[in-house]
Amino acid sequence: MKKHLFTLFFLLSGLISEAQDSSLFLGDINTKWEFLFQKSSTDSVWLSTSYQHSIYCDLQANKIIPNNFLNENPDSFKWVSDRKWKYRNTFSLTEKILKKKHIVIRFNGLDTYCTVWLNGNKILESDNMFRSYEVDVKTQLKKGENQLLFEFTPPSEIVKQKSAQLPYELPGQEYSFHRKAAFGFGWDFAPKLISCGVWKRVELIYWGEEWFDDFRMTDVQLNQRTLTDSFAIIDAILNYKAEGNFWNESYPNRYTGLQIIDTANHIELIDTVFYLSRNGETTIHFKIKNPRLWWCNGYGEPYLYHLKFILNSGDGTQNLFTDVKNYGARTIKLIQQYDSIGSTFYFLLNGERVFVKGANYVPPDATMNMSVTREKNQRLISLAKDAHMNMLRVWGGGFYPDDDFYNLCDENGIMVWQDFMFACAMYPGDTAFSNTTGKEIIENVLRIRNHPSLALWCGNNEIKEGWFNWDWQRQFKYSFNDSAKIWSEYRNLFDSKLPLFLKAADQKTSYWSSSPSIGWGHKESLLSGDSHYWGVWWGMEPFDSYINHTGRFASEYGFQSFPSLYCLQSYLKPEELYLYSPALKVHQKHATGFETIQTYLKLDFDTTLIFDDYVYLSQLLQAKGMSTAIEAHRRAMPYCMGTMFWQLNDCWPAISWSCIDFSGQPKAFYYQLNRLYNTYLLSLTKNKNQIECWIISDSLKNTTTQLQLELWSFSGKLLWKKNMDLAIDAQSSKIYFQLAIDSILKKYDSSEIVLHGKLLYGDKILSNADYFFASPKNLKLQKPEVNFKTTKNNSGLPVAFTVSCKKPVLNFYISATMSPEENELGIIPSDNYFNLFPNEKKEIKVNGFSSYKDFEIDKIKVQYKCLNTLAK
Ligand code: BMA
Repeated sequence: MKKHLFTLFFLLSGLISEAQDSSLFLGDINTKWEFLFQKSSTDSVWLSTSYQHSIYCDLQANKIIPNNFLNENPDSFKWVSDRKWKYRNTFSLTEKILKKKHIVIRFNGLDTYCTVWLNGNKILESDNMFRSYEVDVKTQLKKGENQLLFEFTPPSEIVKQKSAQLPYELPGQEYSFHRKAAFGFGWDFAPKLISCGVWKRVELIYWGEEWFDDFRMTDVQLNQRTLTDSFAIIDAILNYKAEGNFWNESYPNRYTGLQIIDTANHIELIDTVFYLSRNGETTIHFKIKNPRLWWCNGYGEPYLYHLKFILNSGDGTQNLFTDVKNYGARTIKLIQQYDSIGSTFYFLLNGERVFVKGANYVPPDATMNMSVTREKNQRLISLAKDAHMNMLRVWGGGFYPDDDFYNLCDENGIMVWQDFMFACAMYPGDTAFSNTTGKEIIENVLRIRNHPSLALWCGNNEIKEGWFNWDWQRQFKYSFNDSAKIWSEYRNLFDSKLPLFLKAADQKTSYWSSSPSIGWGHKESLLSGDSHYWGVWWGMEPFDSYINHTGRFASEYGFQSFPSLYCLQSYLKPEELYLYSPALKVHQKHATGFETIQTYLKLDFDTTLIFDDYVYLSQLLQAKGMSTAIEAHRRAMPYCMGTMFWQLNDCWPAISWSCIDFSGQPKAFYYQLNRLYNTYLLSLTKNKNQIECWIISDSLKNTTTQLQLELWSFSGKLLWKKNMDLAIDAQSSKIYFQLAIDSILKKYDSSEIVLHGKLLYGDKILSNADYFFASPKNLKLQKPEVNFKTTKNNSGLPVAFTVSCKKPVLNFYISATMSPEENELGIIPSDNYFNLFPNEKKEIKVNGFSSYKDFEIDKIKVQYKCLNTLAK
């Protein structure tokens, strides 16, 4: 192919005219979006809406289904997902735009089976919500008003056609036939809301008139070639469309120059002359001297280079393209090496072994409201960072998040374990399915691979586990041949096609075909690979079984709790707020969820029918179970090198495994993470009557600390005390010793005492831990005699609290209500549900008030409760 010579050119920006205005976002105020509501067979009306929504949001906004429909059983809105829905968009075009040689419409996301007409001509049939579509529309447009018409066909209709083509039923085929977010078909944490709609931006893109706008940049990709202490060499891969006069030898101005600017000025371009290839892709290498590394949260700064790419015409009169890309200098690798037990499963970041502390992320809004999703991501990722997380797993039953999500992860040092969107089902292997899936994969890999936070591609969620352990073969009555075919189609997608795609598009990022590779019922699941240990919860094993079921990397495990009262009161009516009310049952999507909570609760707590107390206790229970798991995982380091519980967040107000509820309120478990995921963890355990003391460190630095241990009686007496100075070595270090306090413990009733430990650096508490010698329900707690002070700001808003006590107080919980309704307000204290001891004083800041209506400061009532006051 003939190549064209381009010179590198640096220009004073003042001389350059602005980049050509080359796209029209069909979601802005100049365009009109509507959807058709069929009131009856003869009566229909076009109702106004906006873009980037789903039909559920649009019906709510137009008050056709109740705004707070989450109150009701979402099943009563099944008619929504069974119908065809029409949307239309009207936009106006000028002569100037129409004169352009090329005009395309880019549909960034259509959910899912959609036929699109432009001015009456059919231009597209889509079948995959995870990919974009671009259609050449030059000849179909006219001056003045133009109209796009979208018709969405319900997936249930498509299932009928597709299932008729297969001689057997596939597990999960209600969703596995479609390239559409699986959780929307109903999950054990999500309602069944089968959405449709224009869920991402629609853009009209035009170019080509003068020679210089015969050029359109489509993408800039960054590929780090080499990273050493002294330099990073990076490829900038420019993808563009350049046609006609752009390549005309008689236009001298077409010669371009490329500038890459970094605010810190570390960039040195290697190519002084480069060739812009006619095939639409040109790679330019550049170098960063003494690169600052990108580190994950807790290990260092997630340093980002903000690189500005400016492509100008050779004479400096035209700016052809400008874009800013973040680059993080780092290497991340998943290391799986055989050892005497099985094989390792850990991440190496910049050559350092990282203990992963994180959670599974699910789509933040079941109605697929994308503007809400963006806001929520911001909050969720900042809460994840505050809780010392360094990785999130984007679970395969949702969707590939927008770039905003990955940008936030880049900025906050949160590594991303990225599942491809396949979960708990077998998928068809026909050509149409393979084609659309292939396009989806390439597009998302190219988009996401640019982000330094990307740590792993994972083929799917729990499909291998399902195939070998969930009895699908018998349930679906597969013949030997059926089984062989379905399994070979699985292998083809996850063991051959996906690795091949990645080899072509992203060789740097590790790939893991299925999470987990071995089901939790097999002991091998703890010897190699990642594990989803669901013996607790699904298997009804006691919390302590986490201790001897610690695998190499715990990528899923979890326990449910109720969401905050604030959340429940925001979505349920007051008369529905009692245990097992019909409305509450709608918000529990796990078949035996209530019973499971109750069974575990009875073991540790005196259960109650008082609703508020039950909500509180369910959260303490979850926190207890998760503490047992996380402490066990961290104690097992370096055998176990990661822990990611199920699940970070909720997609609706649910009783679920989340640590942050749908309204954004952190649960008791979330507050525990500050201790559990801290760089330094103090863990107190008992083994054969011996109290054991563990100090686990993830730090890359040596440090010295002081360990303070105190034995308290619940009546407020300090019975024993010991201080020790300790030196903690860098990373992967573990201090373990047995405490010889048998003779002291023997003197006391085990239900009347607690061992309280603190790991200190100067005055700063690095970690704390309390060991109880009896189950919470058997503790003889006493009235704590709390001294509680609220500090208000000038307008009377509570902004801080100080708490102290005369007797040990357990799980101190602060909340605020707005009298007289007595509904909880969503206050977010800096710490909550904590234990406090008589010689301590706790200062708590109010980090935020979740949004609520009719804010009347003088009516706010701050209150607290603790396990002591609930005790018999
Ligand atoms: C895990 C997930 C989800 C599910 C969760 C709780 O295995 O992959 O499928 O919601 O368990 O049951």
